[in-house]
This record gives sequence, structure tokens and C-alpha cells, in this order.
Amino acid sequence: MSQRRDFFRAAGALALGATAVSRVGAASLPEAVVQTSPTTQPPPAPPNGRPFNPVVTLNGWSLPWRMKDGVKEFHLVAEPVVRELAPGMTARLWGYNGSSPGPTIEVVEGDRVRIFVTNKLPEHTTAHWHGVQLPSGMDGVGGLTQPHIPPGKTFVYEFTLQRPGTHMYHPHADEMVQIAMGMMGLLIVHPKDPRQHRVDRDFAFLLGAYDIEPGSATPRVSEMTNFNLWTWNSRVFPGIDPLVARTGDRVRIRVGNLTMTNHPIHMHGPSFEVTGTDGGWVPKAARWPEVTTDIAVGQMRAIEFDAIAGDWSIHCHKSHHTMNAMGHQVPNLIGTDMRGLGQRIGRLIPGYMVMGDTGMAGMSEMDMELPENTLPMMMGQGPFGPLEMGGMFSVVKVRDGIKPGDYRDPGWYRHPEGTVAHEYTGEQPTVNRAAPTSSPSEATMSVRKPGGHHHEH
Ligand SMILES: [Cu+2]
Repeated sequence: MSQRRDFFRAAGALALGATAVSRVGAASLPEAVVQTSPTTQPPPAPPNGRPFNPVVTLNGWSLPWRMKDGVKEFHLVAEPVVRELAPGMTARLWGYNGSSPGPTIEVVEGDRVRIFVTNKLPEHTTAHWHGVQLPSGMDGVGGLTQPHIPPGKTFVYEFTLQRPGTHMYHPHADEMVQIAMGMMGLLIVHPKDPRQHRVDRDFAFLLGAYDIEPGSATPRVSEMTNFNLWTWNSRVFPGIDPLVARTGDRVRIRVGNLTMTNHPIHMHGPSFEVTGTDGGWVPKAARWPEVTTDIAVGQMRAIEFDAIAGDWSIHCHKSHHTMNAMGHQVPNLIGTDMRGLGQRIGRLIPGYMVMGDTGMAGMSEMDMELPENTLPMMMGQGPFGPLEMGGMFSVVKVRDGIKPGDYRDPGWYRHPEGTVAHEYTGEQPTVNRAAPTSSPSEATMSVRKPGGHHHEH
């Protein structure tokens, strides 16, 4: 509290003239670093303070700090941002320091932090430190533990990180609007001993959901269930960077969920273990192997695995969450003859799309006219054809010989000779099958009386 008073007293001294300058300088706000690029920025090793192994925020970045008298000072600015969700679509969101999600804050167990939060939004906000043990008055719940931060004002949060773990920050003020607009970020507390919980690659991202009408750019914040864009760090596939690792690396992926529904995150290839939650690290004896972990609303899961060479899909297993904006209200027309129907409806309702009569796979190959600023429902091109994915999907790309610290996309996996599924070109079997039937009773009949469906004319 005394630091906070000093801060405001010093800030107030700004008008007093030259003699006050040195005091103001000492108490000035740390620089608010801004980053608008959606490209993954692997952070450098910490320049000061306790050593730690930084995380790699997928399509994101970590916030630099200023060390002052042994306290790490960060400056978050809550503000409107423009975020590219994937090439071809940008969204008008709210975030921090130029991006949604905001930058990752990385600290070490035992660190004292002072986090300045400046509000450049049109309405009041707060910053809540999700899962962090701190004095109640630093918990950031507007109205309950502090007054809201009015537009144009800066508040200071100061506390000591008592245990290592993966946490999130988000407003606890008009949450329905502010979280739906993209206000969230990661807060990683590294262990005091960097050898503890050590991995070779440590990725982190937050699950998000938006409802953006095709052709518009601002989310509809009143939406409760019917979201149409499912994001990782406010990106959708193919805008989500791959998670790159070297064969044999121990890899951790930390995933936090700030959407309004659960997401079963599934990874192909090696099995993994859940090693951490918002509450801390899972004791070794309590871990079990998994290939899917369900992440409920407000939860965080850290998973770990030993990387095996290949291109391994990682995605939400709710199939509507691996699609982009056009996935709603499409009637199921499998088995329907709809030749020309799409064009005819399209003349009446521009941008209308009908589901294919054999499924939807054909959609990703169609060159359709879309409204401005939206994405095809399924997209992405792989080495063998269209990937037919969107939303919460990426690829864990594991290769031999990738250097530590190298996170660049290594391209598609070169499969060893003879290890790719391929067309069967041998002899075809000559089995006589019963003709397809349309109801169980007919099927029963055809079994009883083979050839009974043969009609003579
Ligand atoms: Cu999902």
C-alpha cells in the first residue's frame, strides 16, 4: 500500500517542476511495450532476476519488465486492438499492449511484482490474477476487492508469487463483454530452482471463442452459446503456428480455457500426462497417460510428452470447434440431389452456402465467393491435399536435429519410405454382396430370400 501511495504522490509531483523530476523519474511508469504481430515470439533468456526457462506463447509474446529495487515492474495497457485471426480475417477486439491475448507475464516463485494496469478502454476494467495466491485486495474483483479502474486511469497491483504454476489474467469487470472481446493473458510462475519441472520446450496458449458475423469484425458480446470462431490465442487454423520440437524432447503444453464451454484437447502420436493445473503441479505418482484431456471453463492443464518424429495433429475433439465461421445453420443434405441448388439460392441470398450431397469435404476445395473479412469453414493445405480444418487445430512438428531455441516451421514431415498409407492396387475381391437396402425389415427379407428384390419386367 505504501508503494502505491508513493506512486500517486510522486505522479502528482509531476506538475511541481524540475526539483521533483528525479523523484518522478524514480516512480515513473515502466514503459508499456506494444506488440501487434501475431507471429510466435520466443522470448529471450531473462536479462535479470532469478533465472528461468521461458515459455513460448503460441502466436504471442512475453512482456518485458523493469527491475526496480528488487521488484519486477510490468505495465499492462488495456485497450482496443486489431487482431488477425488468420490471413484473410481480422477482428476488432479488446486486449492488452496491442494484442489479444495480452502478453504473457513470466515471473519466478518468490518474485515480488508490481503490475501497473492502465485503462484505455471506453469503460472501466480491473485485472484479476486467476489462480494466484495473493492478498485479497490485490485479487482484482471490481466492487468487491477494489474500485474499478476508470477509463484513463492507472492502478497498481503488488504481490509476491508464492508458488510455481500456470495462471491467467483477465478483467473481473463487465466480464461478459470484456472476456468475449478477447481480454486475457497468461501469467506463468516458474519454479525457484530452474531444474525443477524442467522441459526442453514449453508452449502455452489460451482457448477463446468469438461470435463474429461473416463480413463484420467486432464480436457479438451478448452471445452465450452460439460462437462461430474457436481460437487459440485469438488465432484460428491455419493461422495457428505449429508447435515445433526435436525428436526426444520433453515437451510441455499449457492450455487455459476462458471460453464458455469445455474443450477436449486431443493430440495424435505419443500419449501425454497432465502434469499441472491452475492449482499447481500434479505429483508424479498421481499422473496417468492420456491422449485427450478435457479442459473445463476457467481451468488450465499442463500436459507433457516425449516427442516422436512426425506431423502430429493437436486439436479440440469437438468437431465443430475445428471449423471456422461458416459452420452454422447448414442443413444436412447428404443423399440429396442438389445440383444447381447452391447457385439458385445464392442468387437470392448472397454468400449462402449449402452442404455437399456427399458430405462437406468438397467445401474446402471449392473456390467460393465469401463475404468480406471472413474465412472458409475448412481450410489449410497439407502435403497430400486440403486439410479440411479450421478453428482449434494445429500440428506438433517433431524432427531430428532441430536446434534448441529454434521454433521455425520445418515444413511437412518427410515420411520414411514405405510408412505412408496408400491406395491398394492389387486384385479386387469377387464377393457377391446383397444390394443396399433402406430398412432393417427389407434387410431381413433379403437375408431370408436372396434375390427377392429382383423384379421382372
Ligand atoms: Cu473445443
